[in-house]
Amino acid sequence: MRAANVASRAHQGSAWFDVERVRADFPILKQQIHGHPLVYLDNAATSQKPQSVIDAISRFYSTDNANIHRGVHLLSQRATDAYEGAREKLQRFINAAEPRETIFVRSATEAVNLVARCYGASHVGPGDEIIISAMEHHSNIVPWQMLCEEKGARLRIIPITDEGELILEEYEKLLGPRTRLVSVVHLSNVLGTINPIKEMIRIAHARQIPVFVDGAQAASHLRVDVQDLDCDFYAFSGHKLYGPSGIGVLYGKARFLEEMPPYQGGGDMISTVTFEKTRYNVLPYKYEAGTPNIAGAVGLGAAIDYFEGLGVENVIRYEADLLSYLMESLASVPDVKLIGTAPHKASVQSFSVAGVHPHDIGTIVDEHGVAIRTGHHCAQPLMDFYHVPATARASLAFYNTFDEIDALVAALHKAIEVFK
Ligand code: C6P
Repeated sequence: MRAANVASRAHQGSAWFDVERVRADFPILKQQIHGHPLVYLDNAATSQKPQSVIDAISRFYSTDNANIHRGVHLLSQRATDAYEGAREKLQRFINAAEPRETIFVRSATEAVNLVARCYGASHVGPGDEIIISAMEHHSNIVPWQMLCEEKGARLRIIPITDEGELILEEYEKLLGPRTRLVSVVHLSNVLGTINPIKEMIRIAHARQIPVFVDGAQAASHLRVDVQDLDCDFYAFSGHKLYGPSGIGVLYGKARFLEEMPPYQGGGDMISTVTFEKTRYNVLPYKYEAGTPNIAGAVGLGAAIDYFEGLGVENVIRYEADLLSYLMESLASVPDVKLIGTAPHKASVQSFSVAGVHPHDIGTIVDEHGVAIRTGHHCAQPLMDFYHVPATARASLAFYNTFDEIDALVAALHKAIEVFK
């Protein structure tokens, strides 16, 4: 039984994962908050950055900074190499078949908007349907809703169980001759559910329906292999993956990216321009108009180096033990109700406390140095499903410890004392 194993484990990591050594790489974790050691449990909102990422960005600006793809001078060549080198790291990280299938964008949000706009322009018309699930983040709802409104198409929703699992039989029933795309989250930011996306993609592809996967949470907690999944699009943000904000990745199969129109017009996305006609550049540049976030890409490349250096499988195993301990510890607090109890989960636990508003919980635990998120987590339809306006949410990263979970629970007891 995992819970018993976890409880009997020495509280600071294990022989195969030296969490104290890992923590030393994250300068922000060394500080005190309100006189207590910082316990950062808001990793689903954004993760902290190791020194190597901070240094890579600083080094880029100190030694290599220039615009890319434009200059013959040495700095521009070095900056271009750094940017394209980062793309190759990202390509290998998700096992995309070719670097040109890895598009740098601003964030997961921008990736969804790009596909909704560009795929939607040529594939979606009146009466067509887009399928999403009941556990989507607003970023994977609103762009599709905007597309549907513009085109006279319809959004259809895969329902979930009370535990927070997608109901696959209902999913299958939703797929029909008008379905133009399925867009589904890999790892829910509220429930922690890991959706069976490989199976869902297989089911959709049997009907020639492409699938977009929102990997905003999954990329930092699961092994992502886009060729194995056979997804048509996959999106994530750098800032949740120990990298900087303002940079993210859209993976797309080349045949879709080739055929879709560009997202934005401007420099670098063209091959020739006359006042009569513009010819677009080849992939990936066709989707990267204007000067991109060069230092952001370099920083994200450094984050991938760091993450892979830890061993992604080690991280997954360590975080699974942490999550079991978190769930078990929270469930032992009177009046706490766990929200999101699917059997296949990672890294995230939402909860409510009977009679206490989540914001009050968040405020009091913060006074004890514990950072959690409270609110609707940009998933209002999911809050409606659970009949709550908001939840409290603790979300883990590999630098968290079992002792930090104890600190959360101790602070939670204090909060309950104050409000009850
Ligand atoms: N969720 C959270 O605290 P951006 O903002 O583009 O980096 O990521 C958007 C996004 C898309 N999908 C999922 C599943 C997400 O969790 C997020 C971001 C954060 O849960 C901020 S709301």
